[in-house]
Amino acid sequence: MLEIQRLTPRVGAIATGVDVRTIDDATFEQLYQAWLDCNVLVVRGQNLQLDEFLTYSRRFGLVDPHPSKSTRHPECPEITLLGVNKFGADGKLDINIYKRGGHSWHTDGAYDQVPFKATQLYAVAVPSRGGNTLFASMYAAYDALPEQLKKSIEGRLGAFVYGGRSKDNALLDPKDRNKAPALHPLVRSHAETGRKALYFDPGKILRVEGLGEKESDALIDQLTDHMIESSSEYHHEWQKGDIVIWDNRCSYHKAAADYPPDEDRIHWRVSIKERADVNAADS
Ligand SMILES: O=C(O)CCC(=O)C(=O)O
Ligand SMILES: [Fe+2]
Repeated sequence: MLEIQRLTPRVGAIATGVDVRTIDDATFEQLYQAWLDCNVLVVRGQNLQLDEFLTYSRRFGLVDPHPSKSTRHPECPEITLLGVNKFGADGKLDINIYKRGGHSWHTDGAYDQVPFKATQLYAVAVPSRGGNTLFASMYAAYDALPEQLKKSIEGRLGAFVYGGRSKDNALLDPKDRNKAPALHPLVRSHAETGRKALYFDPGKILRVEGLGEKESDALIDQLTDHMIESSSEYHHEWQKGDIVIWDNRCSYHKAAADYPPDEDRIHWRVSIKERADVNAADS
């Protein structure tokens, strides 16, 4: 029988006693609500084929192939492989694969006009130690901002691109590297919960619109310092067969990227967008 428990007071819930291949709509609704309430949902103990993972993922929204073409599954472009082809032909560790998602706290897809609603990972292989994924709440970050900082970002837009100011975009094909920035409000109301979140990503933001370069950089530094409210953190220790879905509209995450490099840590990953018939208001 389905059981859902909170993992920490603010972020994370874990569901056990379900097989996502066979759940009915009412059970899915319970999982979806727990995910909205807790930002991150772990479903433990699954045993999936690629198509089963995709079918389950599509219940959350539109599964959209990731812009990094080189890391897509060769037979299934909607699935990205994490941790595969970690060693180059010369036998050297490819740090872009090993450290993917581990450089800084971030939200996925801020470089798109319609950012990813969710990202979902399925653990295919886990290392003997390390390799956690860390999460924190954007709601908690917004709530805890000093009043002055809240005022200075109210109504402001951030301009985001893949790679941000550091241009760290090696996982993209060269022809995909020059997309125009996407603009998003730094204070973003969640389309489903209505709650205000600090929508920010230090590795993707180029500038805060309407400010000079110095002022914009200073504000980005301040937001970087304030984006993680440590009381809202949840660190996920992976087990093989875990599915974890996070809400990119209200949570930050980061790979610990600290596991033994000669061990496998492999996930299937999907990016999920709002379906076109749903109002994904960027307000
Ligand atoms: O591998 C992880 O723990 C997370 C990587 C990441 O940031 C992502 O998949 O978006
Ligand atoms: Fe990520």
